Order: sequence, then C-alpha cells, then structure tokens
Amino acid sequence: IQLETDLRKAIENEELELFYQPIIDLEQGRTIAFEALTRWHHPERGFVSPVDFIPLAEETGLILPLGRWAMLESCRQLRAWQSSLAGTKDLFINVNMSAVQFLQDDIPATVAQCLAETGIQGRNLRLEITETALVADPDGAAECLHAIKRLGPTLALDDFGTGYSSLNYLNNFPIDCIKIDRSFVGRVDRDDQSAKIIRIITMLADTLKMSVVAEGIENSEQHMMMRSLGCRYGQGFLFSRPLPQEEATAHLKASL
Ligand code: G
Ligand code: G
Ligand code: MN
Ligand code: NA
Repeated sequence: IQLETDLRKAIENEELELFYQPIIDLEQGRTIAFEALTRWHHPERGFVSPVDFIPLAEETGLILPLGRWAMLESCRQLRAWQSSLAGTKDLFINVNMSAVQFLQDDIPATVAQCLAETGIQGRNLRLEITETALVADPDGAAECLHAIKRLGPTLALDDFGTGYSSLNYLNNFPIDCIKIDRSFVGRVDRDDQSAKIIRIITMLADTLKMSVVAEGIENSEQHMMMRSLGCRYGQGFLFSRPLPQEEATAHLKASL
C-alpha cells in the first residue's frame, strides 16, 4: 500500500526517469532506435525495478498516467535528438505498452496528443505490445491497433516465442516487427533447437514483410548466430545496457 502511495507521488513529482537501450542494425553496426525503459528512483528504497512496479501500476490503474508520461517523455527525447543531431531523421523510439492500457486507456488519443505536443513524425514512434494485450479483446485490440497505425506509428510484438505465440496474432493484427524473446537468443550459441526455431521465425517474418529484432544479445557468438539466422536487428548488453539520457546522447553521437 505504501508503495502504491509512493508510486502515485512518483508519477506526479516526476521521480521516474526513462533509460534508453540502443537497437542496432546487426549488419551495419548502426543504432537505428532506442527502447525506452522506465526507471524509478525511490527516495528511501532506492532503485525499484519495473518488474516490481509495473505490475503494481497495472493493478492500481496507475499504469495509465505512467504510460502516458512514458510515451510523452519518449517523444520529447526523440524530438530533442532530432533537433540537435544531424542524421537522426530516421531514428525511432520504442515505447512499451501494457495490456491494461489497451483495455482501459484511449491509446490512439494519447498517441495523437504526444505527436501534436512534440511535433515528431508518427512513423518515428514504435509501440511494443505483448500478446497478452491482444487476447482479452481481440476485436477491440485490432481496431485500436489500426487506429494507432493511421496516425503513423508502427507496432512491434514483444517477447515473441513466449506465451502462446499463435500465428493468428501475426495474421489478424497489423504488426510491423517481431522481437524475439531473449530466452531463445540466450541459448542460440549452445542449443541447436533454439537456432532452428529462430530461423523459422525470421523466414516467417520475411514472408510477412515484418522486421525482426533479437533481444538480449550478450556475446559476439550470439551476435554472429543471429545475423546468420537472418535477423537484421538486435539489442542487448553486448552493445549496450539501457542508458540514462546523457549517456544515450553520447552513444548516439558516437554511432552516427
Ligand atoms: O527495464 P527492464 O529493463 O528491467 O524492464 C523490465 C520489464 O519492465 C520489461 O518487461 C519491460 O518491458 C517493462 N517496462 C519497462 N518500462 C516500461 C514502461 O514504461 N511501460 C511498460 N508497460 N513496461 C515497461
Ligand atoms: O520485456 P521487454 O523486452 O520490454 O524487456 C526488456 C528488458 O530486457 C529490460 O529489463 C532490459 O534491461 C532487459 N535486457 C536488455 N538487454 C538484455 C540482455 O542482454 N540480457 C538480459 N538478461 N536482459 C536484457
Ligand atoms: Mn520491450
Ligand atoms: Na521482450
């Protein structure tokens, strides 16, 4: 309960901060995007992990203001990079969306507001969703995703390969990108079966004209394997941890 009160205050007082993890073009080595990840520095408890406060935020409805804040702050940061650094026209920013936001918030309205307020192009914003956001109300979700896409942003299916991974999702929803869960990527250098599954996913994505991002690449063996299995993009500790704003800016300058 205390944590809930604290989280409410944290959102109001902007104690939350976004970290940014680079997403790399595995062929060219260039950073093409950042995934925004929320961090909470609790005044007494110190750093509280999103693994703990996102579920709490979902239970209490605080995910709505938190999610809106994260989207707006992400768009503002992209705007700041685009106005200060040349060569960032095609950079995009990935924002995680919770299933609860799909059920309870008007996401297209939030997207429209963030784009209008910051002036970034819709196509530079990518929303990361999980299957769980789609199962509860598939028709409602499909309608919502199409409404988002009409505003310009693209959609990534996060944690792909975990959960049910029904191929129906790829068929019935306007998905642009598949993010292969790090549980597969983390084994690809040791486990032939994982490599085969990843190959099937990249072939499927090619056929459906979707791009593929490998999550959680931690060593160069995994990097090389993912490339050879047809995965064009990746992120993970090998390239960079999620970075605070100033460090992300420095990373970007070095990578352009
Ligand atoms: O940030 P970490 O690197 O520890 O993230 C842990 C989990 O928290 C991930 O599943 C990530 O998607 C989720 N997460 C981090 N930031 C946000 C956010 O702003 N919104 C939502 N919905 N999930 C987030
Ligand atoms: O669920 P989602 O894919 O949004 O989760 C992102 C989470 O993955 C964040 O907690 C981020 O810190 C973490 N992460 C990013 N790169 C790596 C990595 O190379 N290894 C591990 N173990 N976690 C990673
Ligand atoms: Mn994600
Ligand atoms: Na993921």
